[in-house]
Amino acid sequence: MHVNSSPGRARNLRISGLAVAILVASGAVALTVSPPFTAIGEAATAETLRAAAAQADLFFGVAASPARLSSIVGREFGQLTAENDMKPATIAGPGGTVQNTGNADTLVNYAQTNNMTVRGHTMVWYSQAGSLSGASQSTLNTYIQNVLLKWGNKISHWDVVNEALDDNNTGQRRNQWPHTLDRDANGDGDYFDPSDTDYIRDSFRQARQVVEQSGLTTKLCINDYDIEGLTVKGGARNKKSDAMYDIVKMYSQEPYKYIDCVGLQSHFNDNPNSIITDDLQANIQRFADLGVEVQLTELDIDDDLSNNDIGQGQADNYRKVVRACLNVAKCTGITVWGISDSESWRASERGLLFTGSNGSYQKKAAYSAVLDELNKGRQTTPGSSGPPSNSSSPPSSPSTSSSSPSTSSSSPSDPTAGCSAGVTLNSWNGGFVATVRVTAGAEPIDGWSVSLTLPAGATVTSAWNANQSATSGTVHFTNVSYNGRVDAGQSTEFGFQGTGTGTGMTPTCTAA
Ligand code: 9MR
Repeated sequence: MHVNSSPGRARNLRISGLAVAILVASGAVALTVSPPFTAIGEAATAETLRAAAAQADLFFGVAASPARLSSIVGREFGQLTAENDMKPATIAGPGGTVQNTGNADTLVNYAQTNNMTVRGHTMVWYSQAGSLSGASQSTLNTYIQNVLLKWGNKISHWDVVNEALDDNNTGQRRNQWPHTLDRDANGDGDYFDPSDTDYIRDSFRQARQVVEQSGLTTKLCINDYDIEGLTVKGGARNKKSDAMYDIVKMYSQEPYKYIDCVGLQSHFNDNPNSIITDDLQANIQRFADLGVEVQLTELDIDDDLSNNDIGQGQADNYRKVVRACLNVAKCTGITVWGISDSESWRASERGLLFTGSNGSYQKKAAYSAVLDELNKGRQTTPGSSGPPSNSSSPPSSPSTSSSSPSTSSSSPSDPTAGCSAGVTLNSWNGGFVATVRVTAGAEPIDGWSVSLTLPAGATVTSAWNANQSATSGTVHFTNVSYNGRVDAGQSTEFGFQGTGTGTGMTPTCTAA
């Protein structure tokens, strides 16, 4: 194990008590220095959370409302999450419009002035949904587009989907809206098949498309609580975390590549599913190994976990959690859910880093522990893969095969001009999903265009992993930025959903 020195890390070279004597003898010049140079290899100890975190190459942030924006925020924190002011309950208007953004704008402006990044929280959530509650996917898509474009790159990370998974370690999704949009077309118990309707996939697809088409750098995240450990109290498997792992695995990899980051909320308390387990780091690592960023997005630690001790006991718990993140290179940030105990959503749990109120705050032992741990920096080998030995193997990925109600496939067209395409169809009464596989010929290709003619009466309602020229008749699909390159003999897939019947389509592929 070695200590990783990060790019942002300042290196001091201190020269103290320097005495130099230059001796000239026999035409030679010798340089004697006494006492010797003292090189300090480690970074100077930072005195704020944001500075210490930046030296370790991660952000340390806070959730706030405009009323909490005293000077401590810009001084101690490098990132800001709107605790409530970007939730649909506050800013969603009729039909997916965005309104009433005064408080959110205040937060974004404060962050810009103080050189902080912002997490958008949150777009699609069963709770605090306001006028979005009960909305169709199409209205959700409108909202997703509007809200992404409202702040653009001023928001570094957006929680596109929040708290999709059920409580009580069932590993199931919730069942109220927006889950009522979900449809398990083939009844196999998941929503991952191309013929299934999955609001998580569809919401991320929309967000990804907006980000791509508008050239945004905003990262798209999924966020939840009680998914921090591989296990829960007593050592049973954390099924909620496994379910999240399956979702992130599915939608962060080919052919989707929609999800950039996962937020482990980290509201640690004495609920058996919410305790701090020893496998926290291993769980962070298994998500990181999927290639996504991991952030601890809403950290607070109930004093119950330290027998009502907000001194050393709570400080030790904070140390543990911060260390678990620091030890995983792709754990890129930690956000605490408020500044001070008394102003927290759970004041009675005394779970934060400060006491006091109204801008007059006192540091707790937990503050010093976090600062000290951040100052120790990361202890990880960049690019290390594979969870530490105490982790269990991840669950197998769910099946992606498409099956009933009916599947048909045409054979790839002739591999002229460098690529060929074949279509697989999942049809039901009145609609279909087409999955089109593009295969490069004997040479790699750097872009592709697939043309096909829809049967009379058929209409494309949405497409993913491709740009689409029309909704009926002859439609041209071209690659998006991340799937144009296909190596010789290799394939990539895109898809689209349509109304009507999709039988008899013959795609032709042209390499760019
Ligand atoms: O801290 C937020 C509190 O002020 C609100 O009343 C509450 C309403 O649901 O939401 C709190 O924030 C939640 C966050 O948006 C999602 N994860 C759990 C947070 C704490 O409940």
